[in-house]
Amino acid sequence: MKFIHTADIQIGARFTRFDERADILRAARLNTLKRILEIAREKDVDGLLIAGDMFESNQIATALIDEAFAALAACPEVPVVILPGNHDPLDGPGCIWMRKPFVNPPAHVTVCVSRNPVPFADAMVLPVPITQKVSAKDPSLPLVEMAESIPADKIKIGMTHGALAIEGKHQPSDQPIALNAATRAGLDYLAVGHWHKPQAHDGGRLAMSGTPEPDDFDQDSGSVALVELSAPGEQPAISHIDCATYRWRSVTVDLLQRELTRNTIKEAVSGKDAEPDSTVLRLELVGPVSPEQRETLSAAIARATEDCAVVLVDDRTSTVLSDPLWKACLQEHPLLAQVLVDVERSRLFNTGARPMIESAGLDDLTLDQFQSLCAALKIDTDQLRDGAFEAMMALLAVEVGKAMTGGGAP
Ligand SMILES: [Mn+2]
Repeated sequence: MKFIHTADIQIGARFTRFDERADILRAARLNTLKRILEIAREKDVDGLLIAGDMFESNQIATALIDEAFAALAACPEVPVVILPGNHDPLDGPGCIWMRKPFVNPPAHVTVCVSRNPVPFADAMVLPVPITQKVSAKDPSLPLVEMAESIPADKIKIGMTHGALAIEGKHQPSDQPIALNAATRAGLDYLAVGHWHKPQAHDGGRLAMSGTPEPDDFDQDSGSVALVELSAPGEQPAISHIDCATYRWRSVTVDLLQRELTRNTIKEAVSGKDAEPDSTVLRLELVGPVSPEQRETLSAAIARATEDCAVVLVDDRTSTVLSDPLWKACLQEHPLLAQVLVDVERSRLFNTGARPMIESAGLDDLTLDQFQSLCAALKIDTDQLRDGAFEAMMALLAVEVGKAMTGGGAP
């Protein structure tokens, strides 16, 4: 037999750290459910297991629940077994699974509202639904007893949801599942959900499918597991099929090395196996920016990233003087130019950072002068970080920029 194992679709998730375009990320998760059903049909599988957290919470909009239900109902050729997870726990009459429409699903859709075994092609699915958001109990423990009542000639597939009990990698209250949970219960396969990166343990019998739709950058997720089981006791064969609607990619552009253009972004995301229009981009900008560039930077970012689906900008650039500004400053404001050179020299003494401007014949501050200045001002040089000098230079650069472009005397 073969089936698709997924989990953590988290339909209804909000992405509050993004701008208004985050709405498309919400919509994507429903789209991804439809893609998974497509894949199930194409691969002609015996069914689909959703091992928890199909929904973001029990409180999401009814319209979204109805749409997800409609997608499943429209695919009668794909039997689906759904397990309540910690996001959408089976915690009372108000939960999604006890309300319309899921309380009365069509014959090919089974919601595991108890630990009763579910016939699934040649196998029996043994579900342990999650009934609370947090618990220190291993939800796979009941499987040991549950599996005892299943005839030996049946393939046994367990299903539950929680963290993997890996030392130092989980919270004690995150329903930790023992890494030998599948073999401990004599299962052929244990389908679990919760962590978003796919992984397998217990000799390949205990598998976390990972989320089919990423929700963080460079997460290594965005696929479903296709599982093949030939007979009871045989090794499961697991392969992954990509199904994500969006790829989340982090790109760093050093403005000293590269110009920020649409092509820069396209090349960077292509190198990460993605296309801009299906990319959620985190753009980290580093390097020096002149005051003139700073004024047009937002527009440049907007132009360069306009092909991307959603963009999050992390601006770590520093403001420095451009060469023409520096030359003009030397000519017209020698006193200010001397201050800038002194700051750069101080930075060199304190952090070893190479000066970004040429002192061009001005007096260079000596180490003695720097040290006696700090002593006189009661400044502990050990406490002076590079960021302090960078902030000083940035402030001065902005002021020089203003002075040179007619914004007033510095
Ligand atoms: Mn979860």
